[in-house]
Amino acid sequence: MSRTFVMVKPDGVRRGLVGEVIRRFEAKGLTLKAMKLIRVSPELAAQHYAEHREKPFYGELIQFITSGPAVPMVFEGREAVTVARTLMGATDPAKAVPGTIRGDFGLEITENVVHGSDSPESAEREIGLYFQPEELV
Ligand code: RTP
Ligand code: MG
Repeated sequence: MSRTFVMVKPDGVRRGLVGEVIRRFEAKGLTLKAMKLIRVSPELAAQHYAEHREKPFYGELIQFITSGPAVPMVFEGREAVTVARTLMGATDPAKAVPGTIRGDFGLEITENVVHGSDSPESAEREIGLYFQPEELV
């Protein structure tokens, strides 16, 4: 058993895709362990995306992720990190294949509907940023 951190980004919430995203993860067999609706603060966004601080798209990314409510979640299951990223599809929705979340619902690289941790280590770090231990059920 492993777990991963997933977040419906502000575009996904704005477009009413929260249920669709959760449905796909649950249908695959992952188990929801924690979830909430929050507005990501600039401080939290900076911690979350620290690895991208020097990238040219950093400012746009922080602006976007703090632009409205988001839905962070924890999912548990076999190979949770890899399975979640496979369901999400490629970072750039224009290149993501149909059948994936980004392939079916996105077109812009910044507004790409969903975030998923890229390794078990990132997952634990991100779960700790967004959730208190007692919020994991
Ligand atoms: P995420 O962290 O959101 O799950 O996405 P990812 O691992 O597939 O992509 P990552 O390289 O971690 O990039 C984080 C987010 O930054 C935005 N991005 N914009 N304009 C650009 O070239 C560019 N590249 C990345 C995307 O929103 C990406 O999800
Ligand atoms: Mg990433």
